[in-house]
Amino acid sequence: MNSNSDIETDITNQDITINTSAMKYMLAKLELVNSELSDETNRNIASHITGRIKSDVSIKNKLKRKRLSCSADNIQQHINDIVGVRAVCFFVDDLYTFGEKLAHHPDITVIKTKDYIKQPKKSGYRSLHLICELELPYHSKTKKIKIEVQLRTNAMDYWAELDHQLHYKKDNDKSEQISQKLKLYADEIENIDKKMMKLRDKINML
Ligand code: 0O2
Repeated sequence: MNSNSDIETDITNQDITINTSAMKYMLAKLELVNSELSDETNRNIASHITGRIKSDVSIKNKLKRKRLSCSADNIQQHINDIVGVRAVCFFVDDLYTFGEKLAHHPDITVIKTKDYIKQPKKSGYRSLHLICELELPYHSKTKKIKIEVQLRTNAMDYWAELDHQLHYKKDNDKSEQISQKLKLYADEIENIDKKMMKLRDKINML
């Protein structure tokens, strides 16, 4: 039984402890990658790095969206982002370098890459997602924990934040208009992100 008494999923307190440890372990790796890349390039790569454990309500809603019951098997097979970490970087090309460097860690296997930058979602959502399996040392054994790593620029991040807020508002004509504007702004953000990268390179050449 989980810690949230009104929602029943098959998540145990031990799962919660393991997931929290896995998140901290992965966050330390993201910090390390950030430091290495910042040293190599002589500039700041990530502006911030965050992590969260998906709430029981959110897991339940996601399973409901997928028309699945809240069993341990379904959670294990169909929810990749119970542990989620995010590195928000300044420039688009850094997201790929960041992902490659992380994938080189011997205790990480990237099991799926979802490139929503090359193929944005219909909403306009852009980010690079790596679904990873982390080998976590636990009680002298190794536990494989799935973690979703989201890599995005600052501009993609504030866009996603507003889009997320819109998601929780009532559906009406106004929200539809706003959603269309957001889609438009997502394209503008893509252009600005590209232009900023070019400008960065020009400044580097000075
Ligand atoms: P939350 O509340 O952020 O945790 P799949 O099993 O691959 O079919 P899944 O896991 O929904 O389905 O994959 P997907 O579409 O790659 O989404 C994973 C996460 O990316 C989402 O988790 C969001 O955090 C983010 N995301 C995806 N699409 C959008 C979007 O259009 N707008 C925003 N703002 N974020 C998005 P959750 O569980 O949906 O939400």
